[in-house]
Amino acid sequence: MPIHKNYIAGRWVDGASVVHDINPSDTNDQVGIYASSGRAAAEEAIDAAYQAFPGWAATSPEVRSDLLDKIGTEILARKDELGQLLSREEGKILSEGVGEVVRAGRVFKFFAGEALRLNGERVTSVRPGVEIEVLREPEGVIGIITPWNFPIAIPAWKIAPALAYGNTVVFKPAELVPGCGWALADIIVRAGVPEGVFNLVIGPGRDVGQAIVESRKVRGISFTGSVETGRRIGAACFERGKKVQLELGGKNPLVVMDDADLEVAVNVAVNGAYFSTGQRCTASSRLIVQSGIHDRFVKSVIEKLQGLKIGHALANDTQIGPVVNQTQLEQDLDYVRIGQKEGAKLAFGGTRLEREHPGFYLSPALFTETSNDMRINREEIFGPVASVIRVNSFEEAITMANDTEFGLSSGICTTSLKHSSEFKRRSAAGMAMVNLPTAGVDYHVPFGGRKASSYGSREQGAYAREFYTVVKTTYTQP
Ligand code: UN1
Repeated sequence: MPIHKNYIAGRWVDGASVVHDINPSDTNDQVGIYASSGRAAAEEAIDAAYQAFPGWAATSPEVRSDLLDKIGTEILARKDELGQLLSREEGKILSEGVGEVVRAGRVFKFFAGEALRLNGERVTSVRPGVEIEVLREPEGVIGIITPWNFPIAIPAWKIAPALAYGNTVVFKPAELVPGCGWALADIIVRAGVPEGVFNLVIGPGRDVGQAIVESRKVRGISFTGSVETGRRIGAACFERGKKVQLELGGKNPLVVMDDADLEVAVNVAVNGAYFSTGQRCTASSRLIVQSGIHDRFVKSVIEKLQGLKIGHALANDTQIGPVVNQTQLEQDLDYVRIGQKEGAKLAFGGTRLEREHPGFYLSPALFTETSNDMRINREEIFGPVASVIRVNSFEEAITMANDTEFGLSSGICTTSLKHSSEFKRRSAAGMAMVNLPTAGVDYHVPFGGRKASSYGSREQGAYAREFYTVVKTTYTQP
């Protein structure tokens, strides 16, 4: 098998060692072999990006727009093949894999347009005759550190705006899923990105990530991943006066009111809690259900779960793929045990499944009779595990929904305009959904949360410019 290399300073280069990309649906299937590097490679990449910055920042926005458009076109044209690679290395089902690739392609197309739309303001000074301009400039070198659960969409929605607004990039994909990161880098390189403007360094966070975060030449870090790592990165960036954007965990509530359409609520809950194997920071892990609909809702969710096909991510009829790896599977199973010990009722699933191929299969777990103070309702599990919390009123539901350290996404299923409006107004989350899953968002509008879920300005849509540009105010006496 060929070794897929890093891309540094305009050249494909070997790493210090290699990392094996394994298919979680079939651990006998090796997806590929990838370079794995240490600090030295990261530092070379940072130097290259640092040197390339002034030139790239000075290019016509049309050049940047054309580059992004070309990248987006190739991603979209290869959606089936790249979707297959994504599902093979990450374990989400093929339709989700292809869907994610399409989303990545669309993100590049969107920011191809945004590159041309970067504008400033002209303001009248309070001093007669003085002219003021408020301008936006690129920041410099941006370090992009991404997680394993969206191996192409998250890199896309960080790399595209970084390049669109004239920054240069050092990109570190998650070591668990280097395939999509590498394929994206290959597309960016062949689209004609100038030397040093974009660099790929695959390697562990403690070496490559750390070097990027600590370097004085890197102006900003955009990170999506765990709360623990995010907080460490945030503190390190603050110490060095570096801009930082963190997208971390969630413990997202989905409220189901007595007045909900039962079928809608069940579909929204099952999609939000279990699709993509529940491995989304936007997953609905707390189902807060009003007492009048509670029993019917639980019964219908269980029926739906019984009918779900859990299996190989690339098989046609699979609805839920495997968990990403052994560590994650053990974490999920630990939480299933913790929930039972805390007195929650395991109403469905939560057991390891055997399939034709050796993989990390877990039946989706549903807890009922839980309370919001249990660990399973406070800590992010990041797997196909959800809890039902029974409430008596809208007031109790909204209090419960907001009673969490996190605040990424939230949702309500209701047919009442009053409940819908009030929920949107009072939800303490960055995103609030009505009769829609808490996960699965559009690519052209802001994405992000509150409290422990996010730090810094929003990602995606036109709001992304806040992170990837810096404001300059000029005063002129003509
Ligand atoms: C989505 O739900 O469509 O890591 C996106 C995550 C998020 C992305 C979720 N940053 O799960």
